[in-house]
Amino acid sequence: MINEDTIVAPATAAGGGGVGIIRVSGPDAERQFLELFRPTFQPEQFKTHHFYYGHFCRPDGEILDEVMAVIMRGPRSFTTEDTVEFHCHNSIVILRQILNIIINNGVRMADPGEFTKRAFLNGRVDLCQAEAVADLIAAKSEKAGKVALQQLSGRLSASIKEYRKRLLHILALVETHIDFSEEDIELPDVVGLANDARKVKDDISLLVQTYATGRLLQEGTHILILGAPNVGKSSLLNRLVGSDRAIVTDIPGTTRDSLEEQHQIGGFPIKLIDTAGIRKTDDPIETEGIKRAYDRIEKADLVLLMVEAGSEIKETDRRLLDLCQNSEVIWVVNKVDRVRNGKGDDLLPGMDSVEISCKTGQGIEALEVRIKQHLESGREGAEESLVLYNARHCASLQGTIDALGLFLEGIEQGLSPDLLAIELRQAIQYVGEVTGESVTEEMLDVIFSHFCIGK
Ligand SMILES: Nc1nc2c(ncn2[C@@H]2O[C@H](COP(=O)(O)OP(=O)(O)OP(=O)(O)O)[C@@H](O)[C@H]2O)c(=O)[nH]1
Ligand SMILES: [Mg+2]
Repeated sequence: MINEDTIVAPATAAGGGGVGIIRVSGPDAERQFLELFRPTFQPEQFKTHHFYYGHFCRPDGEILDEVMAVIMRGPRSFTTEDTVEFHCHNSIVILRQILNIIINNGVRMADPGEFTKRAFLNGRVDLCQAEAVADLIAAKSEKAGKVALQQLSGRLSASIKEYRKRLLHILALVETHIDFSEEDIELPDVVGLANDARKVKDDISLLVQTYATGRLLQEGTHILILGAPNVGKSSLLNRLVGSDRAIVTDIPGTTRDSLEEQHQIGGFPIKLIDTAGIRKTDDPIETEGIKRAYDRIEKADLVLLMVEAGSEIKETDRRLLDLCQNSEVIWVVNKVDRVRNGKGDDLLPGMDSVEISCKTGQGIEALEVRIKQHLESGREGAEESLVLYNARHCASLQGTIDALGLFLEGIEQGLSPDLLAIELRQAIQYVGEVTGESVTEEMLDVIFSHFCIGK
């Protein structure tokens, strides 16, 4: 399906870098190039996929910028349509003028994700590859980038298409017997069919099990820093991210709101969350902060429960430990620089603890190693294998598993082929949603609305 209209958008973020790219895609793209670009040396004919040096000019000939420009004639382009790019100086003022000139010359501003949507609709990539484009751009760590790149390369798509093919094969066998169902003819080799369906269901279940890891690789592990006021929680956040993000003072109750920082340890993305110190207080702002700290506990994957070297473990700390039952907890004994022997291990005999000093930096590396061990456990090399990280894909595959479960139950109950076919078709519908073989216009709108303009 080739679009009739032509779209334009900046393909690079505004400001910052030296080069800003304006991309045009559609049947009218080449006309824009010919009318608005003046090459330094006019060739007899512009070749496809060749960069030309020259000027971007208004239709009346006035020069706007010195640019490099390229025509990529379809179908050898990302959208498979004729595509033109102007590589300009990355000035907001220039880029805005160039955009306006192209729009006034008959081109429409692209919707978010519209270039990628066109690549999908024109069969250049399937839906999960298209989504991987946005994921790769948004990746917050090396490992997140790797899994997105893998999805973009089509590895997940290949598996999904293979499952769908196996299900279509089973459906074909079931459907050949629908006509006879009135005479109550049993399916031949019903055991074989059930076994095949069960195998597909098991394979998909294995893939769905990788979602927990995939989500952590893509979104980041939530690491919560919890503890009493003044133990050094904000100081630890600052130490780990390497900048003074959180306010640190010697006044207990300094941090009021939860503070979240993206970071990475050992290539794994993490969300590090500093919280208000937990204590009884009459201050309404602090009370709200403490409530927010409690609210975070449920979503935390790992909790750094902080205490001060040289002081007792308090009742509050024990209560916090009880609340953290769904996540792993590492006790962090801070301020070891203040105790005489520089050690705080007598505080928590036999517990999983790391002693640190946010002041001197002692033990910070050991804590990072300990966090890395947590992030890696059970996920060694996960980014090299096939992992599911997208919630939409996970939900569709779960739908497939459920429908196949009903199909298998139906076989056991001796249901007629036409009833069995309904569940199978449902399973095929769900599995096809991942790669976009069965997807509605509304679903596409939702998926692509999460993209930025220019992707
Ligand atoms: N000696 C010493 N002082 C530290 C260390 N870490 C933090 N401090 C000091 O302890 C005080 C409190 O530090 P914060 O990081 O604000 O503590 P917090 O746990 O975030 O406190 P609240 O936000 O009030 O809950 C500050 O004066 C820090 O300079 C350390 O390792 N050694
Ligand atoms: Mg604080």
